[in-house]
Amino acid sequence: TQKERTFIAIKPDGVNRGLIADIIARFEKKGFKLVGLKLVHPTEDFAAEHYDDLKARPFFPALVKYFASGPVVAMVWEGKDVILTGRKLIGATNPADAAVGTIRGDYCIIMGRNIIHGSDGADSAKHEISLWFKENEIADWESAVHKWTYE
Ligand code: DAT
Ligand code: MG
Repeated sequence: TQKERTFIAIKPDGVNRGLIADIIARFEKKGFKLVGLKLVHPTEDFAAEHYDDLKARPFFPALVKYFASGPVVAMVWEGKDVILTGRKLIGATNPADAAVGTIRGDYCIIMGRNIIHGSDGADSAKHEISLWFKENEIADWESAVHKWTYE
């Protein structure tokens, strides 16, 4: 389906380092469609909810503090295979392992400051989109260039 959706967030380091436009441009230029966008400063409680599946991990407290340390650009992107392809655009979790040409491979160095989040599957995408966005905050629109992106 061309209507698959994923949740992408530029973390506080990406915002502070002035990388918002570059990161959004990569998803736009790929051909994906932006259907949700807002700047949010998450509380630590909200950050912990977002990363709930990692709460038993030793790095969880530091992860939550980092994620709640400033504003985050929360987005929903739509397109064919956007969940998996979005993960490919982002690159490996550890920027040291992320290929050059990926967002993490090009813009960051360590795991604890890896500048961007992307849903890792259909279930987490659905869960994260509903955690971050109300239904009326998502724009269901048709791109004028749709026929030049898909056949
Ligand atoms: P990803 O963000 O690639 O989906 P994840 O969901 O496994 O990775 O972990 C969420 C974030 O937690 C990740 O972006 C960086 C941090 N993290 C993961 N594993 C870590 C580790 N072993 N040490 C420190 N931070 C880690
Ligand atoms: Mg993850």
